[in-house]
Amino acid sequence: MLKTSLKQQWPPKYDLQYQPDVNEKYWYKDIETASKEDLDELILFKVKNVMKYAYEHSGFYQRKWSKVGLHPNDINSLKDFEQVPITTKAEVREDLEEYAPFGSNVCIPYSDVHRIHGTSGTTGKPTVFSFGKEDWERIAHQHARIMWSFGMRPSDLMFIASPLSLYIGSWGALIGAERLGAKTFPFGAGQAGQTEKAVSWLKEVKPTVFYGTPSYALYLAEKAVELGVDPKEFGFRILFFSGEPGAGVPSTKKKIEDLFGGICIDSGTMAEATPWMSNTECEHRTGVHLWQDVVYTEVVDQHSKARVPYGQEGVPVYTPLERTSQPVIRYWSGDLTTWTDEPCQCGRVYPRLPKGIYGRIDDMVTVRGVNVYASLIENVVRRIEGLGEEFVMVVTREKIMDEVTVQCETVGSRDENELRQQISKELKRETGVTFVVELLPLGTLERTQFKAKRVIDKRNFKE
Ligand code: 8LE
Repeated sequence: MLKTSLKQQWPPKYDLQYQPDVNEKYWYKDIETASKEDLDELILFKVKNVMKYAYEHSGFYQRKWSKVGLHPNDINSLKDFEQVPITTKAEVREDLEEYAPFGSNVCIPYSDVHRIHGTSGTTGKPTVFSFGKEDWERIAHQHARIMWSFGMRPSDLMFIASPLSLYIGSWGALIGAERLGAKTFPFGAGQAGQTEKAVSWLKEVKPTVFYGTPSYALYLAEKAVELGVDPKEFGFRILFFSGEPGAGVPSTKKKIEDLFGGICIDSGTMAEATPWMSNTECEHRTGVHLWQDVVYTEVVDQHSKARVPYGQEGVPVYTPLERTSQPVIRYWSGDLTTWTDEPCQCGRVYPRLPKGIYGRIDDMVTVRGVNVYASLIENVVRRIEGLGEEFVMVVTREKIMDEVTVQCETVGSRDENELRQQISKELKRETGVTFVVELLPLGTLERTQFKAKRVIDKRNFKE
């Protein structure tokens, strides 16, 4: 049975000094190994409270729900919750335009705002988020708890290798590590010459945990080798990632573990759904666990928006359960995944995404009726001997058919014809589609210190 106190208090007040013993596997054993019924009861308690709170404090949700005649009192089960309308990024953007600059979903007075963050705004106006101090502390607390599950402990030193900017990824990792009692080395990424500096600092300081994007870890390894340093010399025991697919792609995971010699952990939902670590692998690395009492994640059909059964593919929809400054309820991710409730060796009860998040609906390319994601190509490219880590898919339209050229780089002295044939064959086996393969000299494709762009779309839709 769960402690009743957990179901009596919302927003939850955590003991911010609490730490399990370092040999403890779980942070909150009673929740993480609860029965499904107990866990669902706790989730429902939080769902009802966050909805009631949003209804009372958020102009955005008051208007959105009144339009469809929804009142939080109508939600008496997790099944009822499936009927609550989805919230999209487009709606949030419109609200930010209309109620500039912070939108009508901020539920605390301006004087209580502690941090302002945002999305990069590469496609349109940036999305701004406000966090109150109590939310910020709860995010740190939950992140620490989740980081505990993949083996991070107070004796660790975490190297943060993603931009310390508006991007919430780096800050979420920083405050989680601090709450856990670990040391942090917020190095950042993205400046010219920073990767070379990272190599020399890493050799000196020897942090035990890496945080960044998978593309950047591979670039860092490439740079290290170029400078005559074996990435294993850094001595990372854990490499922890969010921001893009990769850490959940089997051949990339293996490559990262082989190159650095530590374990590779996949994590990450979206900035809007912070605490974004609510999708994170445990030390067994069987796919991200959905920490349902932190953020309630549902996987729904991309067209009907109805919940899909375990074992099937769909789009994750997120409801952070403890946010009071800017709650989001059933937030549409636009990503694709498959979920399962098969148990993991770690004993946690949460459902899992065994293949992580493997694509975005809008980055999906349909080639002769088959849906192809960059992560499928990645899984092939990263396991073939004689290829570098970088690749892109260039999409063109020949009459009415989409063509995809996979560009990758060669390393070593393999015969190019033989290599091209092997790539084609393995791509065909992985995806069922024949691709044009173009081999380029090492160093031709763009490198990134953040999230890689893997699809270049040259289709002209105006024709
Ligand atoms: C596959 C989660 C965070 C803070 O690191 C982040 O990148 O949030 P952001 O900038 O709002 O981007 C969210 C999008 O990045 C997701 O919708 C998904 O498309 C992608 N993404 C993030 N983490 C992963 C991921 N895709 N695997 C991941 N682990």
